[in-house]
Amino acid sequence: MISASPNVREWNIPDRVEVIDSHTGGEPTRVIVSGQPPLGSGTMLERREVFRHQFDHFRASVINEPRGSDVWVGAILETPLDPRCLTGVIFFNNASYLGMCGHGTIGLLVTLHAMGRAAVGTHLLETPVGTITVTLHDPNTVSLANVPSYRLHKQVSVSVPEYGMISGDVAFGGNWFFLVERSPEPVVPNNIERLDRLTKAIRVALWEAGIRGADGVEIDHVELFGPGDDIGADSRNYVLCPGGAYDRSPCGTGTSAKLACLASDGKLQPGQIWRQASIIGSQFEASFQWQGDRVIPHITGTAFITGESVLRFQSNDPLREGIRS
Ligand code: PYC
Repeated sequence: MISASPNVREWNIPDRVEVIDSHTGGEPTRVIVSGQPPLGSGTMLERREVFRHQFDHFRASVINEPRGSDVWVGAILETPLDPRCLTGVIFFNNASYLGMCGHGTIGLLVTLHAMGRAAVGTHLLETPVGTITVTLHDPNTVSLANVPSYRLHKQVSVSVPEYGMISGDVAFGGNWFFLVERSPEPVVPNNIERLDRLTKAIRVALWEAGIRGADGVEIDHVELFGPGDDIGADSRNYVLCPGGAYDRSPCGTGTSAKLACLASDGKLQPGQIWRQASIIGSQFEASFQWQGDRVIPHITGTAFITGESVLRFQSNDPLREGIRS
């Protein structure tokens, strides 16, 4: 049941929207502090659908160019249904809405602390894909226990034009991922253009081959892996995000999907540390615990505030609602 404020039609993007920006391992998060649309009082999943269907222009206006870019993830804060939760949160990007966002959660906690809204300690957050536990260790370091994650398919092969057959696992870590252990392109920072082309080709090929997540959901993240020992990590990844940008961080939900695959293959034991590096070399420390046939991923990373500003929306601005591609 989708419920929103009765005055939806009268709602306009305000002239001023306050935001606080941070980065987590290089990946930016923009937390909306004031000026967001009324999403009603349903579950976070229902409110996300209200956001999608009635206020998508607000998403585009605060995250797309000229006020943002395809690399940003935005977060709006919502009153949680469960009063034990610190806040509800809905993450979004230049293309759409996310189920969960690991780097965004780390950025969010650091931002809430800077706002005086989160003390050092453990808190609950309500997200569209479930309630998660987060711990703020100090003003910049956060651990999250993510939603139950799992591998749906092991080693699915897909024919990718110009690259041939590519095999990977389909796994859920809060979003849907196709994880390629043996990338045909070296996963190194000076190869980003080719990695971008390859991951985009894989995503199209998955869609055309009808390879999906559970319930037919599109696999909108593609994750390639390479060695990470040169920078003291277990692995380095390259993650294509839904909006076409690559994740500068090691991707919290992508690392969760990776843990689910490692756990299913018996390559990582509960509690054992996995150091996942991003393509730029930033790192998350990760481990898991079994919960039935799923894993609960634990991800630790750091975030830093980069800006505190007021976005302006002048009434005569033809790009008031952002550039839509
Ligand atoms: O950290 O989960 C993550 C994430 C998803 C998309 C960008 N970052």
